[in-house]
Amino acid sequence: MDKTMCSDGKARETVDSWFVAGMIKATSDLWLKGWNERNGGNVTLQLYEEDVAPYLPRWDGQRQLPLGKALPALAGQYYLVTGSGKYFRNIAIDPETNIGIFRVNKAGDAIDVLWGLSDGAFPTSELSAHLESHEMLQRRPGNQNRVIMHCHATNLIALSYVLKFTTDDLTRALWEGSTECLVVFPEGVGALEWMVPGTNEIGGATAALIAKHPLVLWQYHGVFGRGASLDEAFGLIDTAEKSAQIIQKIIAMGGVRQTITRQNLIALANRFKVTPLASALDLER
Ligand code: 2HA
Ligand code: ZN
Repeated sequence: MDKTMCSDGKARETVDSWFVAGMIKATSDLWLKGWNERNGGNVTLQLYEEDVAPYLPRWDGQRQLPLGKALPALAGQYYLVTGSGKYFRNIAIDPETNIGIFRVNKAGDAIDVLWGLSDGAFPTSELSAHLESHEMLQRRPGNQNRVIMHCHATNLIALSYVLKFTTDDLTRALWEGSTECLVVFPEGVGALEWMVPGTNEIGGATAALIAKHPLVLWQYHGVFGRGASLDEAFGLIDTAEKSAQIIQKIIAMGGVRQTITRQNLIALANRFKVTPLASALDLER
């Protein structure tokens, strides 16, 4: 086992770190929500120098894997990632096999696996979408985002078959689906029309949208959320998914007879000092 001596003299293992514990909590919750059947979904959490410092002496970095697209801006950065083909329901019982930590190399064209993914596993097949999203978000001054989370949230996926599939229509519908939504995601939900997953193309398209919207809905597939913490990304998806569930019930009950009005949305924005996506607010309903 990889034990690390801390300044207080106590041995500490990577599996006991706040970030592995946090990943276990988040992925177990996602599993229990029913949003991560089989090997569905993937999560990355950027680790900062102060997070990795106590553990670095015990990590070996014997395995290097090429990146599909070089991202020099990420050189030297550390990430905790879920494994390709791994089941979220198994992460809690065996984190070292199902998740891993890597550092992007100096050229930004490969990663060094430092811990975990212990049976020769690879990071998630959606690594491109994750790393390109981190890279885009880090271009923004004062960026706090360090988490990208993807899952197969049932009701959001279902909506992508029924609602007009544009960023403005989805955003407005989800804002109307419950009162907290405009406050939780004023920048809306980006709509990404169906593409083949696991490619650099969908990675680039996702990154471009997630820079503008905290949530991105992959049509007929699932959702991506971002956040400063695992809790924040999870809470964001949970809130949108709840609204999607309510919309589904409304449709099943015969459709909307009354709803949150544009004036109500503006009042909410004023009260909570957020700036809603203007094109969604101005949509003719
Ligand atoms: O990791 O969810 O999009 C499995 C997936 C691919
Ligand atoms: Zn998926």
